[in-house]
Amino acid sequence: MSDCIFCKIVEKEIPSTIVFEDADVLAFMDIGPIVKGHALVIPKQHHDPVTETPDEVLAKLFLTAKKIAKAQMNAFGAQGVNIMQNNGRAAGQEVEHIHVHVIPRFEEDGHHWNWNPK
Ligand code: D5M
Repeated sequence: MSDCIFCKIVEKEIPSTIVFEDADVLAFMDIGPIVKGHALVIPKQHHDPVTETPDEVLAKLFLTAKKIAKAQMNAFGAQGVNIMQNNGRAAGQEVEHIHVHVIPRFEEDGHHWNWNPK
């Protein structure tokens, strides 16, 4: 979609810090990380919301999130990982191109963490 910021990232029309890419998906660093290492995984094709996204795309997104989570544990020593996916403004979604947040977690963050403090 021409006015979609994540489609523009896929097309490399706007810059991003890419950490993984293959024919179907892209993973890049979130511009407003909740903690260091917060990454996003998106399909290269535009889909949204999760209820309209094909099963094979969802499977690929989650498998890629797993790959990123492993890398966060190895690279940053993350002790845990939140894998999150928002749908609709009521759920805090800001970008309407399906994306999975992969957020490394550390004991020092505290366990009572509020996803959307805004
Ligand atoms: O999350 C949308 C996420 O997308 C939010 O955490 C910021 C991130 N974002 C927005 N624009 C960019 C660019 N240009 N690069 C990297 N990350 C970006 P949501 O689940 O929709 O609330």
